[in-house]
Amino acid sequence: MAEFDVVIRGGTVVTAADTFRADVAISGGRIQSVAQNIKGGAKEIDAGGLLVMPGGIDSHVHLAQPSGDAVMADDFESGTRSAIAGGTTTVIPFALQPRGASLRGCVTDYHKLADGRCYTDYGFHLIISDPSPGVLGQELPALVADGYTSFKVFMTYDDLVLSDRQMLDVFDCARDCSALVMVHCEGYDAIRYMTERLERSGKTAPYYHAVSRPESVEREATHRAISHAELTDVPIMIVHVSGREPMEQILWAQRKGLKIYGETCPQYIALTAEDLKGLNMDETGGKYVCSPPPRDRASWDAIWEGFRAGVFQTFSSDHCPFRYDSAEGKLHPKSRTSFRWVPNGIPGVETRMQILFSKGVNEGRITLNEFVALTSTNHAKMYGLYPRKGSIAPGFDADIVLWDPQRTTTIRQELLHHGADYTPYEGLEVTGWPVMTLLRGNVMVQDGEIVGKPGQGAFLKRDLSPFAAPRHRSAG
Ligand code: DUC
Ligand code: ZN
Ligand code: ZN
Repeated sequence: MAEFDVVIRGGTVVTAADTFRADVAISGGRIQSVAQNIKGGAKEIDAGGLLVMPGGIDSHVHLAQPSGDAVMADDFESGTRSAIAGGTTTVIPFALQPRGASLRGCVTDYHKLADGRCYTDYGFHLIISDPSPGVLGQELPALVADGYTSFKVFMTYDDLVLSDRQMLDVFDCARDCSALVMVHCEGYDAIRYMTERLERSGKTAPYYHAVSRPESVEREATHRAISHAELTDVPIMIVHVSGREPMEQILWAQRKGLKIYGETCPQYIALTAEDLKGLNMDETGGKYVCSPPPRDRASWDAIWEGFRAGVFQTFSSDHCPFRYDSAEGKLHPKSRTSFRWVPNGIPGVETRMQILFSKGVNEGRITLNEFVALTSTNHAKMYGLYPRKGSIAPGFDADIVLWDPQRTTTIRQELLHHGADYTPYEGLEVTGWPVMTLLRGNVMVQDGEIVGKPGQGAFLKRDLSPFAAPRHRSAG
């Protein structure tokens, strides 16, 4: 009988720390050995010429989440199918609390949507829109203890925005229960002011979405969130950072010794506000409406500077898909009247790794090891999944992507597996593509074909993040 279930042979193993030639042996869904010339796999996989990397972890995706009058294009099955096809083996979507709702109740509802349907492993962040005494006093601490160890708060959107006082109370609760807070940093009042002004002068096309929330609005909110985090002595993750000004705020805070973390996304190194241009609401600008909006090419450079300076720990997709040509998606009736109503978000979970590999590794801006850290290892460390996920070493789950670093592909909608009817990256040529993906030792994708089944992905109860530990330097 073979000693191992699977041996991946002859590849180049890449972790966040090292790059070396080795075979990888797997049994019982876990990595058993990483060594030269391993013998005896019941199944043998030839990885000659390929990189053997930890499966991607995407800690920022939205699946089956309600959004005003629009319906998200991906449920848990199609969204995780798309993820696994792109080399990502774990996703962390959000369980959103509508105002007035019980947090526990909405977690139960999201489990009903997800359990038994996923191609990847998954956890949940919580979105706190209603930090009532019951939520902060009981529900949230109990959910953190149950493995939902991170949550997101918003500084904008009518139905999600928290006041400064509410943010401070949520931060305080996060410190007490050692949860990691993710913050959406854009200022509500400034965006409303700009939106109303633009609409009054008839500037309602999708492009004005970007004009309504310029970088100063993101910079101000980023600074405010950092200040509140300093006051309450709580580490926070600033998500979807779009350009220089918010990036520099985080750098400033990190240099001061504050525990402020940063995340950025493909749209901020591959799209610009010009992509939102369309003469009227029927043109394709709406496809690119997301928040914060993509900025300009100089902002791409600023994001790369941020990578060099260590500002960003994670590179996530912020996959938030809506169909374009659909009355339930970007073109729903109200959204034709103003950018204000166009559902916010773009698909990207399947193309995240290829875009960073191509623009980052191939163009010499980051190393292979940094690529692995930014797309996998750091997500696991940041969100309480390490040392189970995020590396290739004995004891880790055998979540592995075999990556062809030479393969050049033009991203096209017809190649992808998501529920959206377009990709914002249509026509982008990338070099580097996943050719096989394993989830806990099971081959899920082979040469672009999904061979795994929905339901093979399991729920992940996450540990507390070591990065959420306070500095214990609160003023009070
Ligand atoms: N924030 C996100 O994180 N995703 C989509 C929309 C938004 O505002
Ligand atoms: Zn957000
Ligand atoms: Zn998001």
